[in-house]
Amino acid sequence: KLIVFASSNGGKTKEIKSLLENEFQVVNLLDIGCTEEIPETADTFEGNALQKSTYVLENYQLDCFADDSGLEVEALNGEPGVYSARFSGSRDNEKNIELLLSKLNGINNRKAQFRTVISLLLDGKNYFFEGIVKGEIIPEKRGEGGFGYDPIFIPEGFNETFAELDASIKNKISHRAIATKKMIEFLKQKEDS
Ligand code: ITT
Repeated sequence: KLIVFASSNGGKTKEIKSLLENEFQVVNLLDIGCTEEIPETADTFEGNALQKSTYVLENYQLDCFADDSGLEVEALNGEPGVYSARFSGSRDNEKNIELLLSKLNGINNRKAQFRTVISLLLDGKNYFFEGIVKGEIIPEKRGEGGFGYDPIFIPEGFNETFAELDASIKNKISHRAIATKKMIEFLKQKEDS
């Protein structure tokens, strides 16, 4: 079965594809020829996720799901949160990481969490699924894998960053993995009923 993932983020898409590959063939926005940037103007993950999924339903008349996600740092009152992709004012990931590390300079509380909210639009109805992974921010980047803030985030119970850990491990424990598994369970139950 085919399902549209309302995202143009390559890192997210790769993870989502491997999480869903046994059940669905996943295509993202670039695959369906959508190259314009969908406005994300809400101030919650739920609001932005729903904006993205609704855009695809209205413009392409397709069932779809969207992932809005970000990094919430405790000592920064949840920043960058929904502004994670453009924390420094642009989508420059190096600058975003630099800004975050400079804001945390000299701060002992390094606690943070990644959060994903998925909006699934099926037959015009919306369903939300959430996933959270807790961890901490280290002072310097480590590792080459993953994307976004992965090189500075160590998940609880590990000594390596998401960028150092194997992609298969990130895809077992991540915020995105947790939210996606909830959605898969929901879709399976729907099929059975
Ligand atoms: P789409 O809206 O097209 O899906 P986006 O990158 O704009 O892509 P978001 O608005 O949800 O997506 O922003 C999420 C940002 O949060 C993302 O760009 C990363 O900087 C960060 N992020 C989310 N999940 C992450 C992860 O698993 N690892 C590292 N950083 C992540």
